[in-house]
Amino acid sequence: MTSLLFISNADRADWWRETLQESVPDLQFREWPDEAGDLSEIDYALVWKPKSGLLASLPKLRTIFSLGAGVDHIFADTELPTGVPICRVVNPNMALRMREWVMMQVLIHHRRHREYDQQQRSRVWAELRQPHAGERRVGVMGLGELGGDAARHLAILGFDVAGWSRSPRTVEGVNNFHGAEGLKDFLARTEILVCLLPLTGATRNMVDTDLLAGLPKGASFINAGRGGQVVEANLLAALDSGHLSEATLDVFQAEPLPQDSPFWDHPKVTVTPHIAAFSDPRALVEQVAENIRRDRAGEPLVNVVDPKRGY
Ligand code: NDP
Ligand code: OXD
Repeated sequence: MTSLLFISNADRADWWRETLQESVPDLQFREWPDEAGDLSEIDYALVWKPKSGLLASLPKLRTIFSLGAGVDHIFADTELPTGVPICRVVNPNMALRMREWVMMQVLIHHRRHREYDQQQRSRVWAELRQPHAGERRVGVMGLGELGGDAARHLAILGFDVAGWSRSPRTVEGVNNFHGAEGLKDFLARTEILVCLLPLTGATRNMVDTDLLAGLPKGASFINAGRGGQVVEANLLAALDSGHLSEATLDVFQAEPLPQDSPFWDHPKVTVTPHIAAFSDPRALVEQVAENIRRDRAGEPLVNVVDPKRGY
């Protein structure tokens, strides 16, 4: 009997159980903590934010599957076992969902929707000046599976798009900047900055006063990467000084966003509760099932994360 331990704080366990058991009928699905049973029997773990030390207590563990595209929630485990492969989500269903959210937010910023909203509340009928998409410079930080897809589709929509990555990347219609040496020029030409970076040692707290000062005055910020990338006090200061015109934030340093966070009712901020993309079991189970099949057949796994890179 092969066993998989499901560790998550979301209440989607039954959905995962059903879909996974359809694909891998001989897999025993155990939900942490109630069904965990004898931990020495666990072969696979499917996880979101596992508590430190839990994975290390599974002596037979063969593979760790992230319930999301990001793996920072796994690397945050200070006792993470070494040598156990970690696979993350790479899936067109998730990329499409992220693309929708990014396009929606960029269009809201571009078409000055926040101001029209305020006008409506004050019963004001007035047209605001509006550049067309080709005159709007959008910059996407992170040109991977999600950022690359969003950037390409923003370019198809007609925006003047650039992207920034760690190494050189080719994305159709997108002007690529990379590395520390490319950041200054990338920021200087960006009016709407979208962050789709993974959270690593290099990206933690990188959106700070210095980075924001590199954007032109009046630029705006959209974050669907991770909250840990943003020094929130610096972002608030840039909004309050007028250097930034607005921000849309899906991810935060602390989640759920604390009740006393100034972001909730900031007039220039839109908050969404970490929903930019969604891990849909119907789409993502295939990848987990395929990796279990590969593992059993002794074939190389797909979408394995390089622990040295951290993403
Ligand atoms: P990928 O690993 O496919 O892409 C990451 C991109 O970031 C790559 O282009 C990479 O550069 C770049 N990058 C990484 N580190 C640096 C750095 N130090 N400097 C510059 N560029 C860097 O990730 P995905 O696109 O699949 O996902 C990105 C992130 O999106 C996830 O890690 C997660 O945090 C977030 N996410 C958020 C969701 C939400 O609902 N809000 C849902 C899903 C994911 P290179 O190309 O050179 O490797
Ligand atoms: C993910 C997320 O990483 O939902 O997939 O944040």
